Amino acid sequence: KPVIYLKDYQAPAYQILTTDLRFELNTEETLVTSHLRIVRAEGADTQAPLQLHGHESVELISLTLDGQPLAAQQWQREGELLSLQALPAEFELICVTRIHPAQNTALEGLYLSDGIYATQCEAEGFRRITFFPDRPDVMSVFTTTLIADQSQYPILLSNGNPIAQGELEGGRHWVTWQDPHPKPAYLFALVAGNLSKFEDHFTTVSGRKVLLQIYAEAKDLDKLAYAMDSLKRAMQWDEEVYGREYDLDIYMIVAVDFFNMGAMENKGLNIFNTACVLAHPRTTTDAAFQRVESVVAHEYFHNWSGNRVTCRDWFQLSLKEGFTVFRDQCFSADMHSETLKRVEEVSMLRTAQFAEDAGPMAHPVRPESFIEISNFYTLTVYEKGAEVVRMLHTLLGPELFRQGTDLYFARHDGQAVTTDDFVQAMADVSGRDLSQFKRWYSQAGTPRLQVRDEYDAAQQIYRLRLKQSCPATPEAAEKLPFHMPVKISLLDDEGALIPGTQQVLELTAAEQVFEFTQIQAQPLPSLLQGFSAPVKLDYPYTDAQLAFLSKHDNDGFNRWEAGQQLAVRLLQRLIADYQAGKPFSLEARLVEVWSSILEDEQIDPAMKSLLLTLPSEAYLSELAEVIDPDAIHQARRFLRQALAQALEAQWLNLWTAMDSEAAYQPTREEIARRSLKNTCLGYLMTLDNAAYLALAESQFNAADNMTEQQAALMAVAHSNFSDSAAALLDEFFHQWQHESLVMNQWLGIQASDPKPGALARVELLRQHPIYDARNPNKLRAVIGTFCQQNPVNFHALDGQGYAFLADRILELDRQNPQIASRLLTPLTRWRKYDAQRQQLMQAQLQRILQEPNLSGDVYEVASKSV
Ligand code: HT7
Ligand code: ZN
Repeated sequence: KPVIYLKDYQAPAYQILTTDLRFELNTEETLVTSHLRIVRAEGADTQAPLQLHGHESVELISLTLDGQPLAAQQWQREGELLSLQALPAEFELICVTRIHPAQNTALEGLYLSDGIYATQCEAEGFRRITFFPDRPDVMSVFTTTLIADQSQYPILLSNGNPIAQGELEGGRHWVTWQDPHPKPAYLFALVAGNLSKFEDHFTTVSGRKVLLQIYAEAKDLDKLAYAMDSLKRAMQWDEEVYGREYDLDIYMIVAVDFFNMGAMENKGLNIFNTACVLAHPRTTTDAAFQRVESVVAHEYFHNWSGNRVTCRDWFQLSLKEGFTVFRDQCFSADMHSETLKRVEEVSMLRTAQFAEDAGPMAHPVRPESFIEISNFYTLTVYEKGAEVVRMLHTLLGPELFRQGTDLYFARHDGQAVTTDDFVQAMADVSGRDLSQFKRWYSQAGTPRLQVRDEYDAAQQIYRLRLKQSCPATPEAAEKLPFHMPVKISLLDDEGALIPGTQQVLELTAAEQVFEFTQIQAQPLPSLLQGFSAPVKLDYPYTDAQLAFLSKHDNDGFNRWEAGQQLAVRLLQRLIADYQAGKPFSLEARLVEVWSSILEDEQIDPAMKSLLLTLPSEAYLSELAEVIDPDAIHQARRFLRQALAQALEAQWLNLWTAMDSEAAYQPTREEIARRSLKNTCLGYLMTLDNAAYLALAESQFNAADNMTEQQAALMAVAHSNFSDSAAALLDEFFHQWQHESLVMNQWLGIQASDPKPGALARVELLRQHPIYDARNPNKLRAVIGTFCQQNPVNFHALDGQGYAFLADRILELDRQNPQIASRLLTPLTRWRKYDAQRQQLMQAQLQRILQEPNLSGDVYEVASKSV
């Protein structure tokens, strides 16, 4: 496949006014008839060909132009392009194609998920259905007729409103749907199957009653209430916070088990991975409940940020994704806690996105080129993209930001636009020059922010010297300075905020000094509050200052951050000790900090749980110059155990205090209580003490909810009590074997067990009857978890983990290239490891590249990584 460049963008020569589709659904072969009304775009060359996209799997049956079969010399099919020549300014094109849903294992286009027809058209799936200008800047009004066997597929859904239906001979029936809003093909969807529905209504701010429907298999009907509740809250939030009202009379969500990502925002007919919509306290953890809420909200918010205003081309993906992630983050913060949410977001950004930005696939938020766009649904486009929008919010303040989004939606409603258009709306309402700010979209890499300070006691002046730089990334060695909002406060020696010093410093030059006058004594700076820019901060805090900030910082996020930095330092010292063959020893300072957190009754339990959680192995790996998976694992394991031992009575007291007989409730307080209880259990279980095994087993047995049951299972399964681990895993299996999503957790817990021999256990899991190698959720639970959440086993020096992953990639590439390419990520990070591992990992990448018929997806990632 060729490389596509942003600089080559050209507006389409033709627009499609209307698209009428007729699907005769049969599993082996489905006939698709498309009837397009087409006009040449204003100003386009009269000789311009019409370019339609069509995947090689689509059989072209016939092409008719204004009622006449198209002459052979008038069309040409080459690769994915079908070009039509010598066209009038306005015409009708009828195209008949044949496709094979049952053979579609890639899960792009029209496929079958456990007997349910579903589509996935973003980014370029529509071309697997019929020939069409499959690009987001071609929008049309879709009318879709579905014809299928009535008993097998009683429910027939597509975008918009149902306008007609009927029965046919031979037990077949049909339904016609019409979507009045012009849309690009990537937002097209259809679903056909035997589904049950959960219904409700939402009355919009202008008084329109919208029918809300969530469809799933009948057995899952009791797991839809939370998604429905989340949807209604999201609809209301978008009206209140962004002034956005829903624009159709019906909003549907369908849950399917086979899905490459989390969910899809098709106009009026969202299709969801069951993992992101089904929720029940017995089967779903609190974390998974929150994921359902945020994904439901995310897809709903796309109705404006993505559907009403869409992307001109796929380089602009962050226009809709970064903005929508920012919107869903703010929604979740409003529903729960701003600080907790921020800690969760930043943890993910700093471990996974920073690693991506430092790796071979690093790219700007608005990439310049790609081979396969599916490879660019990344943490950079989504999460860093959201940080960029957040920085605009910080720079403009909430009121101007809202004026900016109002202007953006009003100015571009019904259009396909660019990230420049988004920033322009912000510039226009604020009168600010945001041209430098746009470098956040065009330059890849994680900037370094170095801060140094000096205090002039005689003049009572305090100065902060800020210096920024950004490492080279594949697309550019030299970087220009970013426009960076750095939120700070100055604290006095009691930890109180020095009045007037909480502010947002705007760093625009490579180096800049900020002066604060009338500062009566040397202050302690709290820097980058709320993580106001996605950068790596370097300020020489002493351990004592970090301990002080972890108690007194006026910013909740920075209080957490100070404790984490202290733990990071200690862990880094332990890692070095392990590498030098020195015995581990525990430093008193962290025990004191952890002890005072454990005892502090002012700290909310959810925050306490976060504060007491050590930095993850993934974060420690990201921070390391050269990743030593064994040293990182052993150091963290030692520290957890040592903290458990040193504070044993406190952990047990707190576990007991957090234990409750009350029935499950999904409230904020109860979620916090369960989280802290599980954190305490995790520490206690590191002690290899039979009394705590009994405690974990009692928690497992008494739990009326998955959050407590799963945490107890994980603690026992990962412990050294092998017999108890096997017995509990077995009990859990027998309890939940008919719940596919719970079985994913069961698989994941085993695949992430750090004890030796994990690869052999993973091989057994792959043979287990509940494993299905065609289902992406199962692949992620076993292969993804082993390769990404079990570093000490995956990176074993015999290289077998690497060979295992390469085998799976080669197998999967023929079946589902998108999933194969995503699972490949751990091998692409070889540069961060020692020479021996580097060589082993590269050998596997080379082996993959030698495969003659590699997909564009895997080829792009593997070739950019070697
Ligand atoms: N906009 C959706 C993207 C998506 C997707 C992309 C590529 C392949 C499969 C996919 N499924 C969904 C999801 C979202 O961000 O809302
Ligand atoms: Zn999205």
